[in-house]
Amino acid sequence: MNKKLLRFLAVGMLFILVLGCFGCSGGGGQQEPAGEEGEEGGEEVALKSEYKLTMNVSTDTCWGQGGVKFAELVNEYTDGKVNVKVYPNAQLVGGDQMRQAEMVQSGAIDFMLNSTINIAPTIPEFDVFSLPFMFPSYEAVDAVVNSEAGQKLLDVLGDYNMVGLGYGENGFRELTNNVRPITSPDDMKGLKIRVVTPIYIDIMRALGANPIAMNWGEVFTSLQQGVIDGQENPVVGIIIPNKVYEVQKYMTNWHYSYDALVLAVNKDVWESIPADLQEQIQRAAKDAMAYQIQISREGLAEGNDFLREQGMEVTDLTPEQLVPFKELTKPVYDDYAEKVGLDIVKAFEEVVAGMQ
Ligand code: X2X
Repeated sequence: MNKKLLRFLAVGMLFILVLGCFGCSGGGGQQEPAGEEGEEGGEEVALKSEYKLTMNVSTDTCWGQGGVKFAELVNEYTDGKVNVKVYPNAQLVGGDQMRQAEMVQSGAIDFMLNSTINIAPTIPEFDVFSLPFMFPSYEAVDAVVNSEAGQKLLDVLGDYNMVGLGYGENGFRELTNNVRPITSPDDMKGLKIRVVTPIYIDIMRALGANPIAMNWGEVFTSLQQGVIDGQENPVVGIIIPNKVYEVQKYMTNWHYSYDALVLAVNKDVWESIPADLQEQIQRAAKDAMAYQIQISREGLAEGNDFLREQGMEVTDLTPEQLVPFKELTKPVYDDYAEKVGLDIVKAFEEVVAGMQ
C-alpha cells in the first residue's frame, strides 16, 4: 500500500469516528442534530432526524390512517423540516399496549396516537371516556371533545410531561362473540370476553361475563383458537379492517363505551421545537384528526350490512333492551367516577346533559 492511500484511509477512519460520536451524543443514538437555525436570536435548534410516533394498531385501521395522515401533513406543513415516522402495532413496546403513554412520558418515544383506554393505567383521569353508557350519541361526544371539559382533560397530560395536540376517535365499542346472540345480560353469562383494562374487567363481571385481559396483538389468534369467545371494538375502525368477522359469528351494537384517541407529544421534545414549527405541527394535528374522525364514522350503516354479508348475525339493541345493561353497570360507573375525579366526570356529564 502506498503512503498516499494509507493517509487517505486514516483520514477516512477519523471522519467516520467523529461522525459516529456525533450520532451518540443525542442519547440512545436517536438524536442527530440537524443544525436548524432558530428564527429568534439565531440560536442553534437541534431537530431530530426522525420523531417516533407509536400506535397500537395497523395502518389499515381508521386510527392507523389518522397517524399516517398526521405524519404526512407534518412533513408537508413544515417543508420537510420535521419528520414523524409511524410505528404501528405497538412494535416499540413489544405489543404491551398500555406502556405507550409512559414511554412518551419518559421521552423514549416522541409522539403517540393512543386510545384513552391505553392511557388510563398511567393517567386515571382518562378513564372518563370509558365510563359505561356515558355518551348517548356522536353529537354528545363531539360536544364534550370540543368543550372546556375536553380541553381540561388534555391539559392533564401536562402533569405527566406530555402535551396534548388533539382528539381522534376509535369509536363506540361493540361486542362480538362466537357463542350466541346477545340481547340481555343473561346471554353474557360465562362468555370469555377479551378486554384491556380494569374498568372493562369490572363491567364484564357486572354483566356476568368472564373477562380476560389481553393485548390486542393476540386477539385474532385467540379468537380463532377459541381461547376467548368474544371481544369488543369499534365496527368501522377496527372490526372490519382486522377481519374480526372471519372468526366471530355474532355482533351486538350496544354503544356501551366510547373510545377516544389522543394525539400527544413528549413535553421536552415539544419545547425543543421552534414556535413556528410547533404551529405547523399543531395545524397538522388538527387537520389529521378531523380526517381521522371523518373516516371512522363514514360507512357505519354499510359496515353493519357488510358484516351481515360476511355471515355475521348483527343485533342492534333497543333503548328498552339496554336498560338492564345500564342498571347492572351503574356501580362500575360510580366506582370509576371516583377514580377519575368527580369534577371531571361532572363536567363531562353536564356537557352531555346539555345535548339532550
Ligand atoms: O386493544 C384494543 O381493543 C384497541 C385496539 O381498541 C385499543 O388499543 C384500545
